[in-house]
Amino acid sequence: MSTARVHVSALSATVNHLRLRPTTAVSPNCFNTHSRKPLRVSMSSVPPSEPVEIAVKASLTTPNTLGDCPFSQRVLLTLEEKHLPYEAKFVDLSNKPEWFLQISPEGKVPVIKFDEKWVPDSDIITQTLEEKYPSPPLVTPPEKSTVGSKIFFYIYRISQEQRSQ
Ligand SMILES: N[C@@H](CCC(=O)N[C@@H](CS)C(=O)NCC(=O)O)C(=O)O
Repeated sequence: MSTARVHVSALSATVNHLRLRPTTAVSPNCFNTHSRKPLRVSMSSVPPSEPVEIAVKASLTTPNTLGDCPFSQRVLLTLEEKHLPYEAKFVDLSNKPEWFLQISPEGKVPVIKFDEKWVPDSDIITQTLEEKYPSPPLVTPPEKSTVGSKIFFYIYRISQEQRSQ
């Protein structure tokens, strides 16, 4: 199993991390299962004292570096932006190791360890991170949540107008 510890400050560092080397420093931190059970998390703005463990897709071409999984990358970006310490474990999905299948029976990444429990699914992971570590907030503010929602209507209207000319 290969791991990477990173201590980062911002997006530029994140982008560097996404190119990856195993000794990269990344920041630290957090989730549930695919079950429909409500997720219970404790709120905290205090970063975890230990880096949170996360299994992500390894590159198929460069050993011990991050692969091309958007779900894994999304969670790593969330951790980076929230300045949470983490320890990434790169998983070769073409040859899944036993330890990985034990923590992720579906054989999918990302999975993250939260309160001694391995939790899959980037949606659940990022939501939980947001709840647990709300600062800085990464959710879209309510007043901006409808931005762009009318774009398809306007595109349709313009195309209708062009047809009728
Ligand atoms: N809904 C999941 C999807 C995760 C997923 O499908 N990950 C892919 C890699 S990008 C995977 O692990 N596939 C299993 C495989 O390739 O064997 C999430 O949001 O995390």
